[in-house]
Amino acid sequence: MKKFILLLTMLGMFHLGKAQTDLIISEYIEGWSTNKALEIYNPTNSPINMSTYRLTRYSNGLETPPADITWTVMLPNRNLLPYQSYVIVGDKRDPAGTGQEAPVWAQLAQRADTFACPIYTESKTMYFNGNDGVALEKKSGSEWLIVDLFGRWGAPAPEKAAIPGSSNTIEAWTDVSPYFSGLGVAVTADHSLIRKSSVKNGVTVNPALFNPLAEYDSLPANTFYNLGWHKYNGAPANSTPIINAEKTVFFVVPTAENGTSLGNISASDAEGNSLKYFIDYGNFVYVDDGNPLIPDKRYEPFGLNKSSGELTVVNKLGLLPDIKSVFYLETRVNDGYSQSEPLDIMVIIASPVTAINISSAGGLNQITTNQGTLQFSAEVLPAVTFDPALQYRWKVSDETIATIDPKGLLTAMKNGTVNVICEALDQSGISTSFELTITGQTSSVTTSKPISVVLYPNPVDGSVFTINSSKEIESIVISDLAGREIYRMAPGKSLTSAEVELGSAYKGVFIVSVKHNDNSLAVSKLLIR
Ligand SMILES: [Ca+2]
Ligand SMILES: [Ca+2]
Ligand SMILES: [Ca+2]
Ligand SMILES: [Ca+2]
Repeated sequence: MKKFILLLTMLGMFHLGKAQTDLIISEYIEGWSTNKALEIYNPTNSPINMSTYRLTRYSNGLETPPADITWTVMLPNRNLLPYQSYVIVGDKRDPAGTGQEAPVWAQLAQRADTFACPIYTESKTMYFNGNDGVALEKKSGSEWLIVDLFGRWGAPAPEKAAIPGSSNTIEAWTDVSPYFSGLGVAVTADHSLIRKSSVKNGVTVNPALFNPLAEYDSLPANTFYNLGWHKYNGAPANSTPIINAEKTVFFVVPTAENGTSLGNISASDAEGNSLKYFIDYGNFVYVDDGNPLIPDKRYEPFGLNKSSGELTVVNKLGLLPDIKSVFYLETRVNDGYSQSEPLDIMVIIASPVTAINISSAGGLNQITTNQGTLQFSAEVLPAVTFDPALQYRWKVSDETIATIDPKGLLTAMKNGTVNVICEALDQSGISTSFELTITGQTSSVTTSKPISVVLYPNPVDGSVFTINSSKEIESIVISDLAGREIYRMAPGKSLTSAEVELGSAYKGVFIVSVKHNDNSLAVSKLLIR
């Protein structure tokens, strides 16, 4: 008996250890409108030429092999490198197209390695809508072998099932066995299906039942950020791209033309993998044309160059001043391999700053109190309808004499004269200076002693990190690069160390300002990824 179990175990191990020999389907995108895409992934350690492969659709899960040629599309004569992916997007690109010819969304189009099946009667492959089987097939002699299969073929076809969050129904495979009978909710139609990272080999045999969630994660419709890379457990260790650009706020004038450059996001990769830059969402606006019968027109004003990371205006209609002044965009850098790094950026539409006027609380131009503070404020011209503090940053000419926080609160450190500078963040080059005299500082021993504040870990994966200081902490303030405060804490007792937990929504570079009981201030940068 023991021997028998052992034998079964060994057989099991043998099966699990089966080498990855072929390409797999790593993503199935069935979004709104014509948003359709497939991603192919190479889980092997050798390049694979794709010229002997094709994609076949088994309509409504009913058609059976051999497939009619009009339901197939060939993959290109191109090597797919180990652990890299290849993205095929349905070829709908006419901006004036409507209905079945409506263009795919810009944020999907930018992720395409190729577009396929522009004409329905010639190839119907990329017209799947969530109840169709899609096969990756490979030519062997005169035959086509199934290398991987999403869904299944042969009756019964999937029935109508509920769509999560909607009162409509849709024909699709669902999350409840037997997955096609309309029980449960649809998980293949109007969803993005991402192959689980544990899957090593394709499905080569038509399954009796197709449980989509066995090998795929089902994400909401129009989730595109997994396209262009694939997380696979069998891939060699690899590090996430590092975003170098600390600039996360970009400015553009309302009169900008299509093609106007706003600046670059830059990143690097430890393995030297080539990087791709994408805007994920938020880069569109809806414009009401006044006709309640016609849906608001959707504009995507900004584009990100896939190879260079340059942010440009691609549709100036989205810059109309009555639409919005501040855009929050999520961008992402992929190494095409198995990692992806998100970055939230802000684009501000504003006329160039013409002047900044600085004033101090009470009109004071001196501090005479030991370790005294003075609040500064700025008036920016021309006036804007959004928070004007997004347009400037504070600094001082000598940080040994005084420090200033992102909100303009200055703290005296030692006697002397210091310039308080407020500078515009846009391309105007405007900067204004205010001279402040500091006297009465006695704690020269304290101020000359370097403050040591360590954030650990930094960069931080997740949202929890620790602040260790060489002095007792009075308060901790965390701001984003636009100066917006996202966190404030005063321990209320004598601590030199504090654990901070931010919400998981915060990603990117943040400024951590630690104020101590002796009024000294230490400012550090924190990267949350
Ligand atoms: Ca269908
Ligand atoms: Ca759909
Ligand atoms: Ca993917
Ligand atoms: Ca990498």
